[in-house]
Amino acid sequence: ETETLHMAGGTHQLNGGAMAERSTVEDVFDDSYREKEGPKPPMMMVWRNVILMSLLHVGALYGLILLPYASFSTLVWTAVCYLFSGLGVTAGVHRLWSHRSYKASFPLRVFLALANSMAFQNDIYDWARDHRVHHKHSETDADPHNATRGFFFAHIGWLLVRKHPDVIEKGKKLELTDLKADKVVMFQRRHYKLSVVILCFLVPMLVPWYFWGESLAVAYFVPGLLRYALMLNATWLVNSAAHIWGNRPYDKTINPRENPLVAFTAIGEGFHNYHHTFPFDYSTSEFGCKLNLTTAFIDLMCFLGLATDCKRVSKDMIAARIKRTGDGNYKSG
Ligand code: ST9
Ligand code: ZN
Ligand code: ZN
Repeated sequence: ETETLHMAGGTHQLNGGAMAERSTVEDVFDDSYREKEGPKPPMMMVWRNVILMSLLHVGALYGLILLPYASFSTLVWTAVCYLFSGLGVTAGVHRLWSHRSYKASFPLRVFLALANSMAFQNDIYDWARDHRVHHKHSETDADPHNATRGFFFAHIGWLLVRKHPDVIEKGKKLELTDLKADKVVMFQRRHYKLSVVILCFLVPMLVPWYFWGESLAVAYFVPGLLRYALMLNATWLVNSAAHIWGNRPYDKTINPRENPLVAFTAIGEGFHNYHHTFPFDYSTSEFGCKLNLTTAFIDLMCFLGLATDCKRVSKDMIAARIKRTGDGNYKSG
């Protein structure tokens, strides 16, 4: 019944064509799934990931120590790398490829795929598959970063153990033909490792060294490792903090919450109660560009003619939803 309301409301804003196109995107919660009875399968540690993630965070701490030795240009460059790699996740694999909440031209998709390799968060195909199954089976065994298993598991723990079998079982049932048909997505997948070495590690390090004579050590640890670790943690906070702390003005029956702090560090992705309620909205928030650099970026792309068909939820539909399922903490704007 909720779904019919979704669709009926959606047509205020979304024409039939846009809705039909998105109808194959499986990011809507499926309440028919039941977790299997009996004891949970044992957790199996992946020690390689534990070691690599520890080394990364130690390296990032060293980057923090080196921060006072970095030139101003290097600090600006670090921010640029954070922003670019962030957009590759938010505007790229999240809003475009996981949710199909707008359309991007070929050159924009190439830019977003490059930015996405700079973010090194698994390739677009795997990320979008995990993310669709996260929305479809949120807070269950079939959710890759199931937040009911606690902050640590939702934040980073899920990357350090084998996946619950239900994640893989349900993930294999997802409709992913749109991703398979996207040549940019498949090209990035084929050349993923090389693209990460170049864009996540070499480019951030070599640009400051070559163009303004930064030391290789500072260039490796600050725009390289520190920036990468900060960007990962900002992303993971959406899964951990924004599934635990904040208000639920749109739907009090689900875990995801409105968390402005997370929205700030994740360049717009912390309005998570709204986002799980209306996953097709290109802004992932009711309030446009507010605390939402990603929306500003997509709007700019539309202005330049590189993006089109941004999907939005109508004010009426939002108001009806707040009234029906909100927790009473709604603040407009
Ligand atoms: C990283 C990702 O950090 C972060 C994602 C966060 C998502 C956030 C969402 C929030 C909203 C957006 C906010 C953005 C904010 C951005 C802010 C920016 C400023 N369905 O994987 P395997 C298959 S990555 C179907 O090995 P294991 C798979 O194809 C960080 N099938 O599972 C394979 O099949 P086959 C860097 C699936 O062994 C088989 O299963 N990367 C699915 O359990 C085995 O796959 C890392 O740290 C699925 N969903 O291992 C590496 N999943 O055999 C992380 C899998 O046929 N990954 N399959 O090929 C790993 O090492 C492993 O995946 C593992 C699990 C150890 C975690
Ligand atoms: Zn999402
Ligand atoms: Zn979520």
